[in-house]
Amino acid sequence: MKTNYFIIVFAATAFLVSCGSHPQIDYHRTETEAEKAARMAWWDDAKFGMFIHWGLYAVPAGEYKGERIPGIGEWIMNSLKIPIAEYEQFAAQFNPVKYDAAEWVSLAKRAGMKYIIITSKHHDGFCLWDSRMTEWDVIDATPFRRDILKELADACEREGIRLGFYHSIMDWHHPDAQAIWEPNYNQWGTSENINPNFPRYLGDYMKPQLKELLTGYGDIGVLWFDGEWIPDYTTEMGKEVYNYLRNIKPDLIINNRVDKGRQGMLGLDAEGDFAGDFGTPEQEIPATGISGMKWESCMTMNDTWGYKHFDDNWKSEEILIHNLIDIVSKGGNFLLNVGPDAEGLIPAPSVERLEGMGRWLEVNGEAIYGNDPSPFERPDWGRYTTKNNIIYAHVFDWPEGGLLNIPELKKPGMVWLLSDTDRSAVTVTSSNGGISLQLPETAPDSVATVIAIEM
Ligand code: FHN
Repeated sequence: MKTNYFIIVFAATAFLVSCGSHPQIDYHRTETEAEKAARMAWWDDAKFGMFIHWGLYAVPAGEYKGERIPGIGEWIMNSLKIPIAEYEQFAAQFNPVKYDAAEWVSLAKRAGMKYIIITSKHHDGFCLWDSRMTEWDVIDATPFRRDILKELADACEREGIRLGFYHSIMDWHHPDAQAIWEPNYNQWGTSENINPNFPRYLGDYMKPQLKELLTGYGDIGVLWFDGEWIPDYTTEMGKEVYNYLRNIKPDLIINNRVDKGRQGMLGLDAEGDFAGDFGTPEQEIPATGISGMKWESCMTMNDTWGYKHFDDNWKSEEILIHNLIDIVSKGGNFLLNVGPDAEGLIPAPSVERLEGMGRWLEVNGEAIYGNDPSPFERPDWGRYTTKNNIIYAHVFDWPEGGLLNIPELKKPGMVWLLSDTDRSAVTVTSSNGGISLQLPETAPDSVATVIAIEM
């Protein structure tokens, strides 16, 4: 009898598959840790990505009708409460003729970045691709009339850079997604903000757009959600969207903001469970990393994600390199933002810093890519990373006379400076139960000199 039962089940499944309606797999609940690790291996090894916030907000560039906004540039519609009809004027002015996707991808490569995450649609609802679901997109609403995401996807494909899309769940433009009492904006807030048509926005608009992005722009590696905090969007919706996307592209990586994970316990289900493959600390580096999950710190180079013409508060190249090392030493990825202007140019200060980071990675990349977090407590003078049987000591503060004490290590094998292409051996002596390294009097790299210690 058992055999007959098996035959019936097999035949039924085959029929369902043949008519294209195969059952949705609940990846969120069924994927094993090993399967997830295999799916995320490229991302885990990559360590360093480029975040791109670009859209109509680059036109006002932080200033409108003589008023400069104090906050982040891509929020200008909300900051100045610009009505939708008035905000739409920026589309007619958006003609970034200097946009060159090949140059953007070349810059990412020169910086040592391995993946790019670009805003497909930010909170203003404007789409940087040719969407069949709306005319509020770069093809139908602007004089530019070029598919920005397609050009970027082609350039990434040519250069071997993985591409992902940021996508905002919150949408200030779509009538089914706005807070009904405040016509333009969904906000944090309480239940009376909820738009009764939000499920229609989710099912008939957002999900079909996501399918467009996953099936029309090459091998998309990551969907990076945002704007998940609105009361309209629930953790049940998040889990459903997660599985919907994984059933379209099983190897897709999706951040925790597809659900309510970023907000801690806010709005989670009874088990405190949430969907999403990695945590997304923003503008911060967790003091000791985030145990038990993959994570990626996203940060700006100045103080805004979207371009503001008067934000010149740029972090130094040294701080950016130290942030990268600090993040990797704690087990994370670094997603570093650029905000192109309305002509399609990445600001020169961003380009200079990224090229400097790339020069450092040219010499020291083996101590970053594919590395595991430090096995030791953070030393006062810098950080540790490790890969295979090598410990990498990243020295920020060079020791007096070049003598570096490492109490955690005993009898290492070879020890050399990554900046020394001859790999000439560093003198090692035992001291106080650990080892001392006799290094050059002055640091070969004043930002961070890396010493490889074979175990
Ligand atoms: O509101 C957005 C903001 O504009 C920006 O996109 C950042 C980047 O992660 N995310 C949200 C704020 O958390």
